[in-house]
Amino acid sequence: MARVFSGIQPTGEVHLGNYLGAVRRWVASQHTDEAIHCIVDLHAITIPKDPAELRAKTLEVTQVLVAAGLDPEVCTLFAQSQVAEHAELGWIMECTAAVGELRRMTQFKDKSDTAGFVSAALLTYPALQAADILLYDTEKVPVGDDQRQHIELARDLAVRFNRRFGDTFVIPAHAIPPVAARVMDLQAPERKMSKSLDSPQGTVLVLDDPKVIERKFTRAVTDSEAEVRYDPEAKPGVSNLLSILAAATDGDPVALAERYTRYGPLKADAAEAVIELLRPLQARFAELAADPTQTNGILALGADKARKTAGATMARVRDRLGLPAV
Ligand code: AQP
Repeated sequence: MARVFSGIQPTGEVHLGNYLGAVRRWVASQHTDEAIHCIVDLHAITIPKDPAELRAKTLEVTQVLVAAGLDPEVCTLFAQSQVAEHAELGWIMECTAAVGELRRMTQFKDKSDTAGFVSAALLTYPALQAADILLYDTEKVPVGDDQRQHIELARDLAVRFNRRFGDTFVIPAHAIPPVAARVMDLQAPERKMSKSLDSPQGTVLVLDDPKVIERKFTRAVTDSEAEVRYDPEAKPGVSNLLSILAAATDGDPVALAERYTRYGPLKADAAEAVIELLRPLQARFAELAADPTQTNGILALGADKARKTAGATMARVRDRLGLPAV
């Protein structure tokens, strides 16, 4: 049984990339691993957010995770800001990280190019992400491919801290799925599907109506050839459709390509597979969304469980650093 930790931001709407790259795997592993999952609201505020919207999104994302199959009695599910040790260890990780290595994070480069206001936290949040992971003696971090660089930073910081102060942290490893590790935008298949990019037609939301999902796939950008081939470099649009179909049907994108000679049927099958995959989640979400009090209760229960492990780690860290016990 491995200790597994992973998080999701309460920004925008949960999309197919989140689901295939991360959430679906969290659900699958909760019965075999010790799973801790977190709505990372402190990460979300690195870019200014409207408070009412943040509050509503935190509830909505929690409901989506539970609707997807995360069982709050089995795993630990909470909001990052409810466990103060995240911010505390985040500071210590900032003291462990070098400015140069934070500047090399590609997500910082991408976001600081487009953000109107570049907060200091936009640079330092990978140190907070390292803290999120290290706080729970995490062994495996199931994430999409976009998080690979951040998990490697978390490992580097853990190793550095252990060398300076003695064995303190478990060194985590990322677990990236073999298929659909990076689901691409249907309208701009050279960039990943993302909550924060303004691409409504290219982003398939897990709560989209089936008709909307069908339309988004029908209009997906492909290329001017007429050959179905899995080749992400040369044919990003078609390869993305094959990856999505493969992930949704537990198939293989290369083998699936051989079944198609035209783009239309591939788009139709990908849409249908996604609609079927999301159907149970959508039905369950409707029930959960009707009862926000229940969702707040789920988060409170998870935060209580999380605090126990987080508190023990922080006591160890304080002792190593020569900080007084609290
Ligand atoms: N396109 C994707 N394909 C596969 N996995 C993905 N993930 C995100 N996008 C894809 C994985 O989903 C988990 C939650 O990530 P997130 O909350 O950071 O989602 P996001 O869509 O990336 O959100 P934002 O607001 O647009 O964030 P930025 O701009 O920071 O990426 C993670 O495991 C992630 O790998």
